[in-house]
Amino acid sequence: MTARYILHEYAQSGNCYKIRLTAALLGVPIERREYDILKGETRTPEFLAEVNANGRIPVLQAGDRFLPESNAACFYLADGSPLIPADRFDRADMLRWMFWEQYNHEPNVATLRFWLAFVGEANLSDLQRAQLPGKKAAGDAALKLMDDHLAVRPYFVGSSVTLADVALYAYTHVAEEGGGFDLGDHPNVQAWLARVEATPGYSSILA
Ligand SMILES: N[C@@H](CCC(=O)N[C@@H](CS)C(=O)NCC(=O)O)C(=O)O
Repeated sequence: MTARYILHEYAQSGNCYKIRLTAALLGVPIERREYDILKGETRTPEFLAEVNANGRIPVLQAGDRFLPESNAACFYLADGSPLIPADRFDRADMLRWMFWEQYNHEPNVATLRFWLAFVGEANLSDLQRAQLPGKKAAGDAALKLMDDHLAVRPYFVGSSVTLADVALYAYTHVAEEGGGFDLGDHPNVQAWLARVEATPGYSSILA
């Protein structure tokens, strides 16, 4: 089947994986185009002019239109599906967790993984190195908040997987790859990761 969508991505990025996971859970085929962000391939004049003026992946292409921002792309794919709650309050609560992911979780948990596991500590700037302890503390706080929330419920919103779980799963399940995060400190998060992985259609970041 010809895919209706093209995902401009760097496969190991959790932000890109969110969109692949959403598509997999929905059974929607996507074509993939890889860019090496370590080589600046999203900063070329062509990429900036044609794909995303913000110079970043992921970008979901639908026909001749380009949608940057991972959570917006997930929302676009999942609109009208059970991954978005029908209840109005739950729908807004799902967005709450997706916005929280971008502000409190991803800039700490994902950035430490990228800096330490991909860029390498020796290659960090002084400014980046100075931010390591603050990002570790903020990442730990984010994981704890998730663990507390999941102590009394199976998923972030309601009783089944929504885009809130997809968005938060992407970088949480690889948190130990950089920055010294220990998911063993967060048993409710670990149990939730296993629930997400048992969802029909689930696909791993390596797929
Ligand atoms: N808020 C954006 C973040 C996008 C982002 O930071 N992308 C990174 C990889 S995860 C990137 O393209 N970095 C390459 C660069 O900035 O040159 C989203 O959720 O999609």
